[in-house]
Amino acid sequence: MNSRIILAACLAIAAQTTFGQVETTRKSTKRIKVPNAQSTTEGKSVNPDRPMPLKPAQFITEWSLPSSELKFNALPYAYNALEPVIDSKTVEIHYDKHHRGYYTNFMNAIKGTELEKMPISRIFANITSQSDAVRNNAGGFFNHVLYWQNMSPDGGGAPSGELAEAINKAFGDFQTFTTKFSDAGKSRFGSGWAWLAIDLNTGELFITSTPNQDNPLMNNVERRGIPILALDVWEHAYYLNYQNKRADYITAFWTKVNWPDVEAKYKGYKALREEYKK
Ligand code: MN3
Repeated sequence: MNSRIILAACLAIAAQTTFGQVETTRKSTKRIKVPNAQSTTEGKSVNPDRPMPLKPAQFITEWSLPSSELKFNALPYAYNALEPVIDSKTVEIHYDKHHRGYYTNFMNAIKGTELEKMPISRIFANITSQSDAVRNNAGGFFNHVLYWQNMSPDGGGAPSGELAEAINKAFGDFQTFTTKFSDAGKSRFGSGWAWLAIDLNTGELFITSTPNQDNPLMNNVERRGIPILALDVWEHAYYLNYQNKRADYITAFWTKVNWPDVEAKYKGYKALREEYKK
């Protein structure tokens, strides 16, 4: 496919999924299928017409579902859409092998147990009483959904509105925030994640880092929060392009951050804080 057509498709999808709720005039835009972002290997678990939830209302609805009803949704863009920051092969393997694997293993781990009926946030809230299989795969599935949503082919720049204000309040200014967040990713020993999260108790934004597939919603962390920006610093996220240079991957990441998505998550989740505390 012509690269201009792919770009147009990506932009159309981004415009529809990210801004569809506020720009009602665009609601009639037809969803354009991006063949590259679909997989045919496990057709049953993939619904290519249903993008990962990007709008806050959808996002909230999705994670409130009983865990057994969660789907492994299509990527909101093509595998090559994030190039040259993240190469096509890395996105393909990361999404279709790693992420899909976490999803499949999560579904298998909860099959026939009471966890099937529980929203994933409730599983995280009691993660210390769960098996490693549930912890690693529930985390792996959830964390990667955020990571993919948090990026966009036309991402970058800086946040605006309420999110920008909250970032300035918590960290002083945007530059200080990105430096601290990057440091959290760079200093994570081994595999793990850097996060921007809403403190469950105070509602303030904070930066944190977790090992493996843990996340700030789990009850094993020092400060619990609802993550709104996720950065995967496992080597599988960057090794093909960057080899051992994790810092370069993190620097490049900022040019793809989907700030409207992060802002939507901030607004949507802030209202749900009490719910997530339980
Ligand atoms: Mn990963």
